[in-house]
Amino acid sequence: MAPEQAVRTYTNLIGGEWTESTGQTSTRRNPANGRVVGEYASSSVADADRAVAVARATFDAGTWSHVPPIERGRLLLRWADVIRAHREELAQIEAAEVGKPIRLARGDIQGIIELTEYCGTLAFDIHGDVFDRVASEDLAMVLREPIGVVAAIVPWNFPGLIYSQKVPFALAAGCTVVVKPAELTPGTALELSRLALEAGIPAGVINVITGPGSVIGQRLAEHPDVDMLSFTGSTAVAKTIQRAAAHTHKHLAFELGGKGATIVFDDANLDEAVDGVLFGVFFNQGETCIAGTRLLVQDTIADEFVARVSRRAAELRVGDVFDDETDIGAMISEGHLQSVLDYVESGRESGARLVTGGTRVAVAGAEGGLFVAPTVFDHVDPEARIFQEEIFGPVLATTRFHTDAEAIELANKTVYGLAHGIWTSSVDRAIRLGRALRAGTVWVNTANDGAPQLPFGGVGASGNSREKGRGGLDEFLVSKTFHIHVGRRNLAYPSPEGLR
Ligand code: TAP
Repeated sequence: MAPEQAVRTYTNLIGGEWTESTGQTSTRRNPANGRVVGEYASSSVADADRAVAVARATFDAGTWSHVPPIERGRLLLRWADVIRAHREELAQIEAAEVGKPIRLARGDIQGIIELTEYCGTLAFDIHGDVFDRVASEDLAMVLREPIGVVAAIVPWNFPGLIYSQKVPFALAAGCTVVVKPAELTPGTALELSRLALEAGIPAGVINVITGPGSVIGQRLAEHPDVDMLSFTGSTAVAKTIQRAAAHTHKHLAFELGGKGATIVFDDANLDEAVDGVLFGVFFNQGETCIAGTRLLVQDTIADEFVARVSRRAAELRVGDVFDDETDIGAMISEGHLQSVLDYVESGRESGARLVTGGTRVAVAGAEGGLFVAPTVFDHVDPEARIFQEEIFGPVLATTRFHTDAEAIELANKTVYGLAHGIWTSSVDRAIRLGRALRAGTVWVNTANDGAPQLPFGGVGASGNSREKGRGGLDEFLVSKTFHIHVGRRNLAYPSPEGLR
């Protein structure tokens, strides 16, 4: 069924058709004002099986996997153009479903367009390797082939961007996909996939099923016809997926949680560092895997620096997500809001000093909105839960250090390793520290930065894969080796040459 205007109503998108689910429906409300914004299928295992069957049949038929990569690239570039034409509508969906400020949502859609364009250009350059005279006369070729049917499981915080870190890359490689967006924010995945059809990407290449992860996500993990599962979400759910997939041989790619440190030295440009710390932690109301949720500040400047960060945090505008001036939107759900407030309480109990925030905020005109005030703790014990665990809300935990070695030890002191930031004017220090940090990304004098061509991912409990960049395409390709003997070959057993 085509989407409606005020409250959008969707079914699943399978094989290029809007397809009724065999399950129930679910309703999404804007967490910033409680209004109903969308109605979606709450799909069943039978729907997941149907989507996988279509993706499998489409892949095996070769209607996408055998299309010359340059032609796939052209279609991806066309898709990017169609997305650009619908950018405002997509931004409105993201703001309403996630409860994020419209300014940020517009930035996300720009990111989606750039990722899709980048994948178009990557597809132009898919090739394998040739090894001449690999042994005496022998010639070897290594082909790069699509891995097959990919299940893409997406979280709720950046529904469109994370979809676009997976789906266009899988398509460039020649794979077919079953997307399972988060139940709370499925709108952009459905719309982007509808726009792919409009751009001419064949039916059955992208299939979207909406509904609970514990049912359809679990089924995708178990399904023997899914060749790869690309998952972004929590470390806990990744473990469940590993167990569910254990009896299959699918490739599992995980992008998981984080507990980023922003390290500020006394030789940094402190005006810029204050901006960087605020942007790093409060961007997307703190519901960001790469958020710099721990401020590690050198003791020589700590009192003044924390005071400046806290003053500015208290001035951030919380509320109406459709107001261009709003900085901080709503928590994704009532349960999540409570979990953030519980972390605040645990911070207090651990002996940390609450400098600002720490409460739910009522906003006039956005009654019922799930808002938490930007929160800053100081003097946080590195063993405290607010230092160690991912809160996924607007909460900054500050700990002081004296030496470079202490800063490194504190930054590396959690199970996560996604992204850390360093603020210093010393190039030597930045490189020395950056090398010592356990993380997939290190920012120097910037925060939350990235680009389609730069790899993104984590180490440790933050995941095992890399999205974006050339590596983001390679995730969806497998090699096939052709070893060709030139001339007569004596393979009489036992071979004088033996096996290599
Ligand atoms: P999760 O609760 O882990 O959910 C992520 C996705 O997995 C959702 O689509 C969810 O479905 C689905 N899911 C739930 N149970 C499942 C199961 N048993 N089998 C298969 N799929 C299942 O995470 P979230 O709360 O949406 O997002 C927040 C987490 O994602 C944070 O930990 C954050 O750090 C992480 N994250 C990481 C990154 C990167 S790139 N590293 C980026 C963004 C977010 P439903 O929710 O619909 O039930």
